[in-house]
Amino acid sequence: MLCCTVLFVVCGFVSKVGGAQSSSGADTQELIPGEASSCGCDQLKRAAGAAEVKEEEDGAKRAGKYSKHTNERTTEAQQGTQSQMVHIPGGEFLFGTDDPGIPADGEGPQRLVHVDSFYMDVQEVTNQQFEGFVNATGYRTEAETFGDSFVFEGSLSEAVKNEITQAVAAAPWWLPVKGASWRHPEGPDSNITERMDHPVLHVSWADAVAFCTWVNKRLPTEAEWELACRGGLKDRLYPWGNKLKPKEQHYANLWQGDFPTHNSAEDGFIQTSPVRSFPANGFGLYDMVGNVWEWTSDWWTVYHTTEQQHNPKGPLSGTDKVKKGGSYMCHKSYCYRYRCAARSQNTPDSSASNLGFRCVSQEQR
Ligand SMILES: [Ca+2]
Ligand SMILES: [Ca+2]
Repeated sequence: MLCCTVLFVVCGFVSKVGGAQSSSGADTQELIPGEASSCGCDQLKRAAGAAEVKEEEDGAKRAGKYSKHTNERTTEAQQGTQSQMVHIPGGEFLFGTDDPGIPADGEGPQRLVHVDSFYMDVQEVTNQQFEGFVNATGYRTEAETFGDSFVFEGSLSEAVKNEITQAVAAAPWWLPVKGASWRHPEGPDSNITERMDHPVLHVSWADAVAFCTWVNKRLPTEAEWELACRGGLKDRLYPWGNKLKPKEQHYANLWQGDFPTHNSAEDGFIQTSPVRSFPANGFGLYDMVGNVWEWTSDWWTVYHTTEQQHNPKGPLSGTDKVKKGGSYMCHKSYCYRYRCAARSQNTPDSSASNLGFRCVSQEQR
């Protein structure tokens, strides 16, 4: 196995039992094995336990700090970081599916829920927008504070790979890279100069909340995100319908070829693409599936009530947050999660080279 023979990884040194993890050493990262059919996207966890509680406090503190700043006045910098928004008409919609692609993810049962109207960013938050936020506030992301973040092995230079001694046991293509952050997506020897219109990467849930709060918005609930993804269509797989490539055209930045060894990039992109590179859905939203995963505000559970719900917000507490939409790394054989009903999760302090976000608000911003 690559992770053991080449990278000297301690495979399987962490076990996951009911959410409680144990680590084998002070310098080791929490690496959780997962099911073989997974892309491993949900396996990227920092040291658990007390850290999770701390991160929740930090998240709330960060949000409060930026909320206060926002409420004082809207600055030019804030306006410069705003995405165009579109109105998402509320009402009843079918949330989830009775024909789950990955049943273990809790995609079902399908349930009728009511969601109020809201506004949503038409695009994923870009590097340029996030830079505007950081320049104006001095914000430091959690990946920068921790000193590392998870990067897909195929994106790394040999120099960076040679320094890494760990991998995720069940998904050895994920490597914790020292110095990887939103400014340096593939580690210290990389930059975003040519990618300012690409989605920001390596942002934790709290980082996403901080940004959205600063622009006087918030993260979408999972229900809001999924309603928006469906673009006004009912019970379809993708934002544009049931066929992955209508008329042989690519409608999202996904993975073509053999995962994880060969990416043929038939859609034009090996890694992230500039936002809005593919057609918008019926609501005018771009990249709802593919490009990068998107954080939502909900805590993760695979158990859902079928009782009529109004603006469901998910469980009151948990250990992981829900992310939606899949990424440029998603391939049907490993990560059939580029569907509106698909979902996955990460601990709120996780960050990775395929995970970003967009914001919503009740009013037009
Ligand atoms: Ca692609
Ligand atoms: Ca996306």
